[in-house]
Amino acid sequence: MAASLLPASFSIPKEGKSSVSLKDSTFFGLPLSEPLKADFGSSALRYKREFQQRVCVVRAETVATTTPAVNKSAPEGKKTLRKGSVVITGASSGLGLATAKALAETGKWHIIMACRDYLKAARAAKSAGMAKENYTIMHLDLASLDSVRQFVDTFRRSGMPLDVLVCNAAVYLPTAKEPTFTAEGFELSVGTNHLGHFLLARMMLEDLNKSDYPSKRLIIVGSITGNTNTLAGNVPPKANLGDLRGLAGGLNGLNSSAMIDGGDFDGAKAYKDSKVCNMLTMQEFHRRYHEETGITFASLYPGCIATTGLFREHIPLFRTLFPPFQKYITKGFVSEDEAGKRLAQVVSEPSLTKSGVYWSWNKTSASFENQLSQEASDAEKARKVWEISEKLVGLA
Ligand code: LMG
Ligand code: NDP
Ligand code: PMR
Repeated sequence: MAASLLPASFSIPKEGKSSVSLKDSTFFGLPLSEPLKADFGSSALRYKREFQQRVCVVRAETVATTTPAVNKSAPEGKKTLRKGSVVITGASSGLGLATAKALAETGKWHIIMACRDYLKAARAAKSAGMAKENYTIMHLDLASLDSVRQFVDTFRRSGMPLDVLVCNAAVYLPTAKEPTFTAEGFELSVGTNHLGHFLLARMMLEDLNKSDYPSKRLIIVGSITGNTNTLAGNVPPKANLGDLRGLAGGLNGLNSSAMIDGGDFDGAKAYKDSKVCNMLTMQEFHRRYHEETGITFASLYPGCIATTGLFREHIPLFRTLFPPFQKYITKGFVSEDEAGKRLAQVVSEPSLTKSGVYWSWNKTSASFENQLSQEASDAEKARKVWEISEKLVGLA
């Protein structure tokens, strides 16, 4: 079985530049070191078995009681929910890792960490103190649509249900002078943050639909910096998708611009544009599928987590000054832990089931429904981004 799950190759960035290719010793499409192999292999297989048993129990009960995902055999007749199964992209650092940790600590969730770097994810989960039975790592490189399709295939073969999908991973390339590209030739920021997630979310809608969990959710992480109705969103370069001519041209920088609006390449703008696409996509999902499926579609701004890997490409001076600037001047700073708790709420809080919402938190860390900018709530633009994106990723 393992052989059919092998990717053609897998590369590990070496000092962030060159890469080596590993073609053997993989599981779930991931390279494994010897000590990890034992851990991972056994826990994933054990998990698969346990999950199938549990799901069978649940299914059987569903038929009998029509109460999905509820196990009535708990003591004192209390209804206990089976463990939720959540996929989080980019769970190897920052917000994704903190969310995985927060959910793992409740004991109520099994987290599928969908990451491009297996070893990094394994180390991160370990140092976050996550218990092995609470997570599975699966390879996903959002900068390759083949990898996205392979991830979905691997996930389905694992037999785990999908109750919540969190599209969290992102890259930010503020100092790049020239665009770089995904495997299919899309500008890397929009290609990874938007198009990779767009294909993933579209494909996995089917899996969410099959789940018998009472509250199914699809969450796409947004940001204040894509919203020009805020001060932060007005720091140049500002997000602006224009008439989408660059996106329609495939963002390849050859016969079309690498930027969505058709302008000159600017890495910071490309990131902010990608976040606008993320927020528009969430709303378009809501309009197209919420009524029919009951799935909750949501986006959020978790606060300014100024210490994450997101700023790894920024100049050192920025990385030094940005956290104190956010802490003491804008006061928009949140720790990774706090931000992880916020996203974990959007995953699991019974009170946050409203669909089509962009969540934010106030100074006392209470959630509220925030207003998106004009562009980020433009239904016509959302429809166009959706239609162009489905052509680009091969769905239409
Ligand atoms: C651009 O870089 C890129 O060129 C562009 O390509 C694109 O990537 C864009 O948006 C992305 O970024 C610009 C960036 C790089 O510089 C800035 O934008 C400057 C602002 C960065 C934020 C840090 C401000 C630091 C403020 C200092 C305070 C820190 C200490 C707090 C302690 C508090 C104690 C109570 O360039 C740099 O990163 C260089 C940074 C140089 C700093 C220049 C300072 C200008 C400051 C203005 C800020 C306002 C603060 C008011 C100060 C009040 C003081 C009490
Ligand atoms: P990090 O850089 O810490 O985390 C980003 C994650 O995305 C990493 O796990 C990274 O993997 C992963 N990733 C990047 N490229 C790919 C890829 N091609 N395939 C798979 N995974 C990939 O940043 P943050 O935690 O800050 O960012 C998480 C989310 O939060 C993003 O959507 C960001 O836009 C959003 N956000 C962040 C804010 C902040 O202030 N930091 C504010 C508002 C929103 P690897 O570990 O291998 O690099
Ligand atoms: Mg911004 C109210 C103030 C506020 C908030 C909440 C943020 C969040 N920022 C604010 C204000 C300012 N920022 C001001 C006044 C400036 C000019 C000094 C400023 C600058 C700035 C830079 C250069 N801010 C930045 C950058 C980045 O490179 C980050 C970025 O835009 O990445 C796309 C960033 C951010 N500010 C934020 C947040 C959350 C970011 C991180 C990016 C994101 O995830 O969206």
